[in-house]
Amino acid sequence: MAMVEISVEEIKASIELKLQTLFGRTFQNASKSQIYKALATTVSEYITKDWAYSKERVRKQNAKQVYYLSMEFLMGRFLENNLMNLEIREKVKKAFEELDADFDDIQSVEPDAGLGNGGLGRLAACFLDSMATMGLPGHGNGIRYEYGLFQQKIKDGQQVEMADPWLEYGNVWEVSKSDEPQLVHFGGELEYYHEGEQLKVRYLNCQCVKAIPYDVPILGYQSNLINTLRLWGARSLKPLDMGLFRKGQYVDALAEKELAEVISKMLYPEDIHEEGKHLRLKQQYFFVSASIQSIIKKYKNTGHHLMDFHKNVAIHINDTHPALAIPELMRILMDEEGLNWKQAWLISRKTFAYTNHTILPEAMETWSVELIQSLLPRIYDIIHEINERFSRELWELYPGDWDRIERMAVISHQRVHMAKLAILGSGSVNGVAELHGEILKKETFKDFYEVYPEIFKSITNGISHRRFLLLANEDLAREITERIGKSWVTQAEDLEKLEAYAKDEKFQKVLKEIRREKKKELADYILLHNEIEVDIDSIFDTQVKRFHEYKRQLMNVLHIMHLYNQILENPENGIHPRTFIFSGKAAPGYHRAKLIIKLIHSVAERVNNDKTIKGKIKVVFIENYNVTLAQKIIPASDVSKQISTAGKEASGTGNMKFMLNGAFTLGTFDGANIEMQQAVGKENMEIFGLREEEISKIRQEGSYRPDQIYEENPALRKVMDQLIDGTLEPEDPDIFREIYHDLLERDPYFILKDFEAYCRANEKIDELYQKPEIWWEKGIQNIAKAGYFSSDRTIKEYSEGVWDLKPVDPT
Ligand code: 26W
Repeated sequence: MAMVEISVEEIKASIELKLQTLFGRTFQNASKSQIYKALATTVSEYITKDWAYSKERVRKQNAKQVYYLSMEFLMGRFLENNLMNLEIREKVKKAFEELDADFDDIQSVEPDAGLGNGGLGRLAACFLDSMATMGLPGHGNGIRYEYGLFQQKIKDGQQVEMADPWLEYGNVWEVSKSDEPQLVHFGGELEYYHEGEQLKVRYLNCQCVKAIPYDVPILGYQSNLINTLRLWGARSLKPLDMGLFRKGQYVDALAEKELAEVISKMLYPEDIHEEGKHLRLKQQYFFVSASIQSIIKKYKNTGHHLMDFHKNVAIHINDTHPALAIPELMRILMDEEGLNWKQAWLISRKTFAYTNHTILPEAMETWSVELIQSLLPRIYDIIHEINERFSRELWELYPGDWDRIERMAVISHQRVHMAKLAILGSGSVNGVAELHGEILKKETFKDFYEVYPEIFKSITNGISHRRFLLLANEDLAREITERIGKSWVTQAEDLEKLEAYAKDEKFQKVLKEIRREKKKELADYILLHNEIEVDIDSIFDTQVKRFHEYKRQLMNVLHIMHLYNQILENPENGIHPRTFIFSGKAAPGYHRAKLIIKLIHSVAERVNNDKTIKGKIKVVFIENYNVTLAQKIIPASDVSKQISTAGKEASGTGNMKFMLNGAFTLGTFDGANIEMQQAVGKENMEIFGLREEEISKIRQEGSYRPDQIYEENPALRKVMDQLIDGTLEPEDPDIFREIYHDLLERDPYFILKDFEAYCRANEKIDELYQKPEIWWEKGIQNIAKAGYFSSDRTIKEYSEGVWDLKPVDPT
């Protein structure tokens, strides 16, 4: 649906009418939330009509479709994004002006759809945006968690987790289809029997849960195609047991119902540590089984032969979490559709593609044989068979090489290795940046790469440049369009035309003024929420992302302590004032990450209240990082910190969002930072620290001695000692002792080793910032070269190189 033909008058009239019919209110006596709903319902009705035509068009054209299976979709708010895509934001704003109401106030009623932890979930959301915009029929499939990622509160400098009941007041954007459920089976026993030649299987005594689809329309920018995000909710199959009810055993009756419905209650907040929880496995199979069943059903309705399935359908596995889709498709093709193993396996391998998002060993999913066997007996048998057949193949290839066969086995040491299952069952395996793809080939999946070199790829991540520039930084977007035209909105590479304005004083000034305005807005937010006053003429130096040791927020804070020491020693020190901004959540069970959050607060407390440094540096932790906050913080940032230990950050996508808004990146040679630097040039981005090869070498040699660095660097020694000498928390001087010891004895993320280089890189930033004509030129260069990092480009690569997908004809 391209631009919607609706006038300001019509918008006003529709809101008034909806308020009357939905709530029995007039605009004057309606609550904000009612006004939000009236507006959102107006918009959603426009969308829903075209949604039906869209589906029809795809069906008629017999277009191949992709289903993106993901445990996470970090969508953020829908209203603003939909208004942008329909190009009616201005009109709606006007309508609210005329109604004498604050539109921002109304928008802020909408809770974020925070159905994800971090990068992986947000990437899925950006992909949906790009597919719809590019006219590619691609749909998301996930779980309708009743509770999204926890809300973070800070109490006494510590993270406290609160529930996120985002659906409490309903969700205007979803359409529930309770009359189209799928049934998902757990547990029970199997009974194999023969029907003629064919081996069949019966399930006895299993538990059955209903999966209800909740469909959300996904709009693209000026696009005729509306795709679907299908989120599955779990519902008990049984109606309340009235027998128990009558006997007064209400609680038992309810408990049984609850047990089934708990599956889609909440998102696991662990984004790195794989925990092997029973309920998480249930979640995985639940949504994967429902998705595959409904995909097959829809496919069969087209009347095509099942052997052509892969020609019409591609299924993407976002990390290993949905990898049970592979044995599930095998199960249905064989047990229900009567195909033999060879046929089913061939189709699977041509249908599935798998993306890996991390090489951290602790994040590699494995499940105990016992658990899978008891919860999913038939699925286990299929995985077992996949493993048997693969082991025989390997035996042919590497006779006698037991070590290798064991290393590559899907089932070993009584555990099922999901990444291996995903690789074997897919026709494509990819990493999310050049370096990451190389590491997968050379290290993580080396054995598999040797057997199936042709399936391994690197596809560098991207971001929705529409959400993160056109929407999040409207004024900048307008100024860009004024200079280079509007094509960049759908052809992000056209941002390159801005290069001609890099030295243009007027455009530099514009960028500077818009940044200042954004900083002012953020400063107001900080004042309101943190009661900290920050100087908008200081450098806003930002690190926002999940808290993890490999991301090295700790190095950032150690450097702040060092800078503070320097200012105390030399108050006339000529540094430019800087505001260090942090935001991000730690997994509730990740003690060390939470302690680092506490450390940031302790340092902030100390630094912000020291009058002697005259506000030269400030430290701010903004609580409850989410998509909406990202849209606020990123356009207000001068410096983007992307400082992970080289080799650890698969790609990063936050880095790209900052670049797109013209921030200057200070980062390591890691993930997509490397490609960002190639795009923008060495002089426009500050790279520091050890390279991945160097780290690999040091690790192999076992030669790293962090204590020596501590001895040799007095400034660093001072900072380290301050962790334990009561400088920070006089009441509890031992609180950070474990950090001190870990750094001194192990320093697994090479913080001490990179510390000095990091300090120098920060000094460089300081110098650069003090030369405005150079600084803003670099800012413009960054925007100009950010086009490559649009998810439109990423999706183009997937559709051409992996899914074999073509845009549908819009007419
Ligand atoms: C509990 C199991 C688990 C393990 C890993 C849950 C979630 C994960 C994710 C893979 C973590 C994640 O979000 N990875 C990030 O994916 C982004 C998108 O590709 C990359 O840009 C980030 O570098 C990567 O850390």
